[in-house]
Amino acid sequence: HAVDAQRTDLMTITRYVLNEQNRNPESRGDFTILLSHIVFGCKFVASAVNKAGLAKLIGLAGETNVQGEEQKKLDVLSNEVFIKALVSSGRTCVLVSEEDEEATFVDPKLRGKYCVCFDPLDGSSNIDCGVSIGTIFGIYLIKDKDNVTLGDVLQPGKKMLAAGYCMYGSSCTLVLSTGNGVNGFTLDPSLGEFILTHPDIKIPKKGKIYSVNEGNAKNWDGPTAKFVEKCKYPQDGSPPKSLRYIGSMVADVHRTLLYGGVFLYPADKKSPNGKLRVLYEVFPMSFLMEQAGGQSFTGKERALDLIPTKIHERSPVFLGSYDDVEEIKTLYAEQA
Ligand code: AHM
Ligand code: MG
Repeated sequence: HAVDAQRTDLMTITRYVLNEQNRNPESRGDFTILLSHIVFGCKFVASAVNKAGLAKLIGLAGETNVQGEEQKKLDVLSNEVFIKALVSSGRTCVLVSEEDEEATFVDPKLRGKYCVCFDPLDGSSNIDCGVSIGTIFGIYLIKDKDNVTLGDVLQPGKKMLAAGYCMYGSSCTLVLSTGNGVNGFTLDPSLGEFILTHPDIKIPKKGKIYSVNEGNAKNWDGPTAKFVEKCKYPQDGSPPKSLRYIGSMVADVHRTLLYGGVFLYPADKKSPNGKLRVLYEVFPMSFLMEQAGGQSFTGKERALDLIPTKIHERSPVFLGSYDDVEEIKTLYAEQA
């Protein structure tokens, strides 16, 4: 039968999540409500990011507003938007943001059962030149609602309920896992809705790309150096891998997820724990990778097994295609 030129039955992200939650008879829609508030934050940031270049050129909203206040920096603005959206959802309890030194404990009157760790606008070095940036988030359930502590967000990554990111790139894409595979949704700006465009994403078992800041090579440890050497000068007759590095974790991980390969931010002599933050960078991306059939490793263990002790803790990370990460694990095991 003929395919309609105009599709009228679109799977929006809200519809998708509602369907998922409805499979659990105890679901009362809390997660769907939480997620719709996160989605609102992403749309707000997408719109601000889209206008950012213009605002500079023609002073779209004015360099200073009517009260004479300076325009907020995009990362500060994004943080405010997400904190307010999450608190007002009435479904959150503890929030951790890359932008805030301390965790936010939601007013008891507005509390719900979820904890959200997020980086409101990651890839700061790419903001001013208009290159892809993104929001990353991970969601946990509180352990005991009568005794809410920092321990609720200092849980190993494997305890996460859901994770995702939104990439503000050539299109705005939200990638989400609620622990049942990975799905990608693209914002249709004319509808203001995220539409399911990438159902059930699976990362290729082996990839042809590696992604790393090679400028740090002189300080790398043995296994990292050896792995990158093998990418460039393979000894097994396979062709060398291509190097792609944007310096925006969301964009680099998104490409890795779709095309395969490996993304690494390893330890080095100057930063023995690497650069990326466990709660809102390493964990959510590791969760998505595993859900897509890939792996994520810290150089010592499965990334999702790590138990953080501080909210802004960092960890080295190697994530991506199953076979590529397996190779890195072998190199670390040989060294040990
Ligand atoms: P940020 O939180 O200051 O934006 O830093 C995190 C970013 C990641 O998006 C990216 O993977 C990494 O830093 C790039 O770091 P580098 O510039 O050292 O290669
Ligand atoms: Mg960041």
